[in-house]
Amino acid sequence: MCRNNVPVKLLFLMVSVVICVHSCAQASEVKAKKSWQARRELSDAATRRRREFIYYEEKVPDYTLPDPLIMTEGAKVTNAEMWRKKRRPEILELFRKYVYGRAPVGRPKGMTFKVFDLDRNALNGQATRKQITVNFTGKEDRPSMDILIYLPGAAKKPAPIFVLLNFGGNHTIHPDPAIRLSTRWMRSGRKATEETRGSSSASYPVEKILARGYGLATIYYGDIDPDYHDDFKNGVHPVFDKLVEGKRAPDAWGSICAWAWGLSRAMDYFESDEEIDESRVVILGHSRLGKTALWAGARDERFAIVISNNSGCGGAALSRRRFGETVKQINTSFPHWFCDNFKKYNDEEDRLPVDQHMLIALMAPRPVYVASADEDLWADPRGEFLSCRNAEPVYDLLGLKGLEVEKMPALNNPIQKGRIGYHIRTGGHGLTEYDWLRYMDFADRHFKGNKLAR
Ligand code: GTR
Repeated sequence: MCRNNVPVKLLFLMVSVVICVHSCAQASEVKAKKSWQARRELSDAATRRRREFIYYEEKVPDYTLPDPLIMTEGAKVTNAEMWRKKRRPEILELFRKYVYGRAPVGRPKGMTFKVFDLDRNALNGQATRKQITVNFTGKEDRPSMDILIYLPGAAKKPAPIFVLLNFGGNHTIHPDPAIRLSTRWMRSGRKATEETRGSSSASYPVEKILARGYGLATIYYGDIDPDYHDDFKNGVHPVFDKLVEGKRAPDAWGSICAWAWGLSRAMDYFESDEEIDESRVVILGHSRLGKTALWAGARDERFAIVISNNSGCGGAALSRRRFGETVKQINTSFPHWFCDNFKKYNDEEDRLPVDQHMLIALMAPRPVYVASADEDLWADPRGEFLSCRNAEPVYDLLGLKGLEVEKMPALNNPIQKGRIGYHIRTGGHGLTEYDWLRYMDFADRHFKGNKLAR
């Protein structure tokens, strides 16, 4: 006990000073973490390169988004059952019909899996490596894809995995000499060579993923459908297409839908592999393959978490904003990505029966994560954020936490409060280690007790 109260007062004063200094510091930190805005000099530079596109927020036209919770005929969606049974299928069908197209088959009857490589001592004992050929029809001369899988070596129980398509062949994701070198079509126009082994490894931090207890599965997207317009003569299209009077239907699947369909076939394999936990498969994709991951996650609810990395137009970004890449531009540069009906919305975004926030909403109740990059104005970071914001009412209706923030966060300030995650990081268009670490944090958060926390 203090006999005189001078030291008590002094102590009180000191504590008050400390609290004050602390909260002032916090306040200035909050101030320093300003909500993201496109940097003027980047907008100026982008405009100089491509004058016809919008790179300034003030030039974004006024628009009204379709309400994910109002049926096309006008009825309000008032409960979870109505969402599940009526509105979700309706939105999915609108995306099939007007945006990505319709896959003519699900799991083909004759499909086979052949494990052609199994090494339990891969990457210096850190991993089990498997390579599997998925032959879509079971006929030798028909298209097939190779899945490369690394599982954490120490895993005693089925491992959760991340699955993503890659741009350059499985052999580009890691220098491991045992990965089969792709002999297929390459974007470069040349056949793959030994020199390209591991050339994209910066985007696939395999060892770090394994160390966090996750496996990684990847497939070369060109195995499923080479990424150029040849009127759908190669890849899986001609094998499964159902022509009407010799013609493809206006809602026949484009390449994005074919790639997404291939990911579902990979999921069929995961279900058959006892070392993989098929209830904890996270699907991820970058750029055009981010658009693909979103469509794959929407059409196939077996994917537990869906992640879009810099997916932009036709992915997470709102089309109606016309910021950066537009519907017309994407349909012109890549006429094979979407279905033919999507071309009707060139310069007519406001007539689209959907916008991309509704694609995000199709993931509900599952967790979904969208990531943007500061310099990636072509992909419209704010439009990607706003898709998340506008998908939130569906999570609310289901009684789940969504994004839980109103404004775009500051750079490098990931939002992972609820089932919709978002970040915008420093730098340009790309899949980086920073992104991966955030995605693993997000997955950790939602995979509690070995299953998706409900
Ligand atoms: C760009 C395209 C984007 C994005 C990107 C990519 O040329 O305009 O929509 O998908 O390619 O996939 O790398």
